Amino acid sequence: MRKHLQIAITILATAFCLKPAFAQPLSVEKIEPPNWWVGMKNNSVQLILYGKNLRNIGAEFNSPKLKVSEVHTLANPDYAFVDIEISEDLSPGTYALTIRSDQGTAEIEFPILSRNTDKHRHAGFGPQDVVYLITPDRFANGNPFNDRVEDRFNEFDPRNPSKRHGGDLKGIIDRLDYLKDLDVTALWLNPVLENNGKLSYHGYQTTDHYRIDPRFGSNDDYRRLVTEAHKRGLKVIFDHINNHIGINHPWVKNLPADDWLNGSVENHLSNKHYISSAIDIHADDKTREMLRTFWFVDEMPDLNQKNPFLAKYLIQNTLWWIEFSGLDGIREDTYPYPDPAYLSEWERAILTEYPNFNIVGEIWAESSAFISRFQKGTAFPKEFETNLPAVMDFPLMIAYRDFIQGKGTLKDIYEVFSEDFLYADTDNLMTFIDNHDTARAFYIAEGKSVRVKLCLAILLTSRGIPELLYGTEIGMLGGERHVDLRADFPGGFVGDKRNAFTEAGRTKKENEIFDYLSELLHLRKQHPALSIGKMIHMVPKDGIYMYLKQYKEERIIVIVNGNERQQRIDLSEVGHWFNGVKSLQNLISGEVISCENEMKLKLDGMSAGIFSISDR
Ligand SMILES: [Ca+2]
Ligand SMILES: [Ca+2]
Repeated sequence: MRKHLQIAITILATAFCLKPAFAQPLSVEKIEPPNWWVGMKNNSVQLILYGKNLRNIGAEFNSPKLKVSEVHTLANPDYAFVDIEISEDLSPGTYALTIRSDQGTAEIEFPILSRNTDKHRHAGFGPQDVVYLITPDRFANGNPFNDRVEDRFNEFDPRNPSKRHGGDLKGIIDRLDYLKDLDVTALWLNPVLENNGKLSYHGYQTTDHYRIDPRFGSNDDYRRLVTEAHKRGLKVIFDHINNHIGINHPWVKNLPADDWLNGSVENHLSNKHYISSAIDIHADDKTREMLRTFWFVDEMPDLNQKNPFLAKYLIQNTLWWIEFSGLDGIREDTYPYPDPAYLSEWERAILTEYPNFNIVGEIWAESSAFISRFQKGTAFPKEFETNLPAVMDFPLMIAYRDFIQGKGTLKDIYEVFSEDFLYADTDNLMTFIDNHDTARAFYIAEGKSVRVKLCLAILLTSRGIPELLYGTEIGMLGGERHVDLRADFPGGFVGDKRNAFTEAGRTKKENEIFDYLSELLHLRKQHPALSIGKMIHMVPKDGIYMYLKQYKEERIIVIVNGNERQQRIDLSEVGHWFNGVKSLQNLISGEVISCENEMKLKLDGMSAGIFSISDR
């Protein structure tokens, strides 16, 4: 009897203790996406609700044209997922979503907006463009008042190369005219979403997928950047990360689902860079799984895109930024590392909604064959279909850098081009000598800037979509480490002693490089043969590399002298390129060279000549 009484008391006590938890009312603190639009092809949207006690809920909008088709609740009652259907004839406006359960009711506003139909939006990018890559924290500080934000990761310290230096979107907006005059045509900004984390000035540790980092500005500032860029004929490329988030993302402390991440904070794979296994037909499945699930660093939890709710979240989030801002293209980080089936679906969703859009994937590998396998339309047998239109040409980057450092010759550059048969679309290769992850071209040149200039000439006149890292136009050196190569642009920051955005503020040497690169960029803009023309090249001989670029009636010969000394170039083997024309016009100097009597011309050592086959 006493024993029974004891048990009854225990049960009562337990019930009493649990009561507050059961009594906790239902609440919704946040909803994502924060809005959607009428008239999107993707009009079935899944809302994620953040709140408390979201068990056994029902959901309903105050319009029959906004239907809730399904409600999903998972084990964690702090989240729920509501599938909605947006009718095409719904009037734009703010609608109320009511969430109900036995524990209460919550009402949330959900704006449905009309779409911006400006024809300049979502234009994509391609070989007609030149991409200018900016690390936003390091380019220009347009608003010193946002340098410090009140959180525990302030980290503003311009004197420390690893900390934040105050660069922001306003700084970039203020330099758009400079960039337009330089004749670059697209801006790729390293990630701009909120990064509340240690040493996260680079932006690769997202902590809020729907918020521009306040140190860079607001969401409206980002949209303004895109609009102002478009006004000047410049496109904007968003640096996007499907693979991972930052350790301080609120999800990490309170996972929406047990399988939201690959592994956990306490127990995850590290250092499994088995990149070749992504497409190796002999690879063990386990190796491939490790490649896709390991964490790059402990501060970057790896996302499990196989979770269908997370997959939908990421796809909608990308569509949201494109629609919200009007941006034109995406550079996808660490492409071989997320789930490939998911990536394919992510690309399909983007390109269905925005057919002119372009996406370039970072597949950092040394082999063209390997990289080509990831491009949409590859002829190689494959287990999965990627829908990735563009890839980055790392093998060409390596050949340029080897040449600059005297470890390679022009023949090595030629050989990369000669393997282009591997690619489904050679126009859709992003080409570059350096980027935000590699020591700058002028740094590795160790004073031999003529070699960099020669490579810049090839970069801007051969095939592909050239990318230039900010500061290349002034021969910026930076340093070996990431934090040093991403140096501040002189003149972009409070207290800078000079302003290298202006001719007067540049040194003599900087102006010389600036003038040279500007000239190349102007030529590329004026002569479509240089950008989108078909390329025909000759096997390099005696350190001379020649290629023809042809578009419609325009024919341009690029001749590159990779010798230290001036050479007399024999053009007899390419006489058929002249089509009976007896002269060449040097497009840089304007000089007309007669080939009437002999098919020869002189070219300075370590230089490139760009000649129009003219009738004059
Ligand atoms: Ca600032
Ligand atoms: Ca991964």
